[in-house]
Amino acid sequence: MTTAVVVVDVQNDFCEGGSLAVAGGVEVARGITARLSDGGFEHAVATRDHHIDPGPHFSATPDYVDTWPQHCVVGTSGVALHPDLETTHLDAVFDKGEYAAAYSGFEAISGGTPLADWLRERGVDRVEIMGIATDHCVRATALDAARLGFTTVVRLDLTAGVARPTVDAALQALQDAGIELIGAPIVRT
Ligand code: VGL
Repeated sequence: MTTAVVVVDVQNDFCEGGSLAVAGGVEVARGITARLSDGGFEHAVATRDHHIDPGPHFSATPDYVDTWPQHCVVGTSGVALHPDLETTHLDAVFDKGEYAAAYSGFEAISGGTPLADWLRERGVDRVEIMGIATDHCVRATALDAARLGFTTVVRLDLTAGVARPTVDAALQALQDAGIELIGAPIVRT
């Protein structure tokens, strides 16, 4: 098989100190850096939330399920990949969500190329997914990967989740989709 590591949204705003910090984000960034240096994959890519005006995805009174404080706004430091994520192994970075919510990395593009096309052009048939947040963008990215026909593994031990109920629902959905799950996510809230 040809494997790509897909690093989901390990950005400043989703890590400690960010505007939508997920507890354990920095730990995830460091763990993924170690994973990337271990090798055992043909390609590695990252996705970023990349908002300009995503409409009702942002709210002054967020519910932290469907609406959120402002985060990952283009032109701010919050949109950048966290400095503890070592980027030398990354082949490309895919951006999503300019004008609407986009939880799945398969909605993201890099230099005009959607993620699925980029992977298929390189013969990738297996993806190993990790990042932030377990219950939102990791979940959506993994479900899309499986639906699109990629053999899909989620490194839960290299994810952090927003909240227990939505993490539990995500684990069930991933399992129901036949996705291989490794380890347990960080959930501290
Ligand atoms: C995410 C909440 C809002 C994520 C993105 O990357 O999981 N979560 N926007």
